[in-house]
Amino acid sequence: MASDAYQPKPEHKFSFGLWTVGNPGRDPFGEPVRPVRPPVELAGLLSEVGAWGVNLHDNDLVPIDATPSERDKIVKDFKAACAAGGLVVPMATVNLFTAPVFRDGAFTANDPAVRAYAVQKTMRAMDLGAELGAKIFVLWGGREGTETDACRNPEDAVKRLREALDYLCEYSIDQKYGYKFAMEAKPNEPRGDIYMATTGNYLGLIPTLANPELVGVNPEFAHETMAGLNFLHAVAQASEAGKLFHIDLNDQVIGRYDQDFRFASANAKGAFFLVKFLEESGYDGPRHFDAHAYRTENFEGVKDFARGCMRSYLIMKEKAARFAADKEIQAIVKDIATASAAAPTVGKYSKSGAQALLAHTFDRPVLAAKNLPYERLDQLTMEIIYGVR
Ligand code: GLT
Ligand code: MN
Ligand code: MN
Repeated sequence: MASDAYQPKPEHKFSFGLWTVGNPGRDPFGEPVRPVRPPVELAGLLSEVGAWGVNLHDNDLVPIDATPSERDKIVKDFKAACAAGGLVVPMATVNLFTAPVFRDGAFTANDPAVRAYAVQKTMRAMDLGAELGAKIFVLWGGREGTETDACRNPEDAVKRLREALDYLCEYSIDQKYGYKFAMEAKPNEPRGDIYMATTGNYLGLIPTLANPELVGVNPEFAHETMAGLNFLHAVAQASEAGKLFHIDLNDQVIGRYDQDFRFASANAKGAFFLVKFLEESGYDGPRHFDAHAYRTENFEGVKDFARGCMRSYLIMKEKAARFAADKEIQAIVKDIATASAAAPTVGKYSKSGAQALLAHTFDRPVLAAKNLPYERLDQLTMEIIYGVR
C-alpha cells in the first residue's frame, strides 16, 4: 500500500454533520465543555482535516427564529465557506426534536397543529438543502415515540408518519428537488421507545408509501447496536433491497446510551466487516460519520476525532483488500460454499424441478460431515484485523 493510503481524498466521500464536529460536549448531566463554533468555522475545520462533505439540520445553520434576511445572509456566507474549503453538501435534514413544540413528537404528535408545523418546517429545510445542493434528505424521528402508550394508538402513529412522508415526497416532486429520503431508525432515546425502532421497521413501512422509490434508509451503527442487533445485517438487507441511500458511521458498545463514538474505536471487528461490505457491495453514497469527540476534548481534539474516523475507515478498507487477496482465506471461503454431494439446484420454481427435488434422496450424514473450518477462518480474519497477517 502506498504511504498515503490512509489519507482522505474526495473520492472516498467522507462527510460529517455540522452537529458532529460542532458538538460542544453537553450531556444529560453536564454543561457544554467546548464553545459553540459558527458553521463557517466548522466548514473550515472539515476542509482542514480532508473531509469531502458537510451535512446539516436546518437549525445547525439557521437559528429557528431567524428572519428571512438573516437566513439569506447566513446561507450566503456558508456557501462561500464551503466553496472556499472545497466542500459539498450531499445531505440535509431537519431538526424535529430540540424545540419544546416537539415534546410529543412531530409527524406523529397528537396535536394536528404540531403535525402541520413539523411538515412545514421540513418543507423549509428541504428548500434550504436544495439551495445548498443536497440530493439526500435524512429524517430521524427522535421524538416519534412514547413514554406511555396510553397517549395514542401506535397504529395511528404509523398512519400519521405515512401521511407526512407521502406529503413530503410530493413536495419534492413538485419542486423538482430530486431528493431521495433516507429514514433513520433508533430504538429509544430521547423517548422511552421510538416507533420506528430499527432499520427493518422502515424497510417494512416503505413499500406502503405512495412513492416508495423515493424513500430508503439511513442506518446508524450505534442505533442498531443499541438494540443489540448486528449492524452489518441491517445494512446488507437495505442494500439488497436497493434502499441503502445513506449511512451513519460511528461506534457503540451494546447496552449503553447512544455513545456516537469515533468510527471503529470500540468494535474493530464489526467495523472491518462493515467497511468490507460497503467497499465490495457497490455502495457509492457518502461515508457519513455521525459521531462526536469525547467530552474531554478541546477544538484540536475534535480534529483528532474527525481524522481518526476517516483514517480508521481507510485502514479497514486496506484490511478488506488484504482479506480478498489472502490465498488461504479465499481457499476456505470457496470450499465452504461448495456442495458436499451432488444435488438438484433449487432456483426458480418449476413443476419439473419440484418433481426432481422431491424425488432426490439426500445423504444426511454426508451433508452433516462437510468440513466448515470457521474457527480457522475467523482466526485468520482476526490476525488481519490485529495487523499480524
Ligand atoms: C442526532 C441523532 C443522529 C441523527 C441526526 C440526524 S441528529 O444527533 O443522534 O443520530 O442522525 O437528525
Ligand atoms: Mn447516534
Ligand atoms: Mn445518526
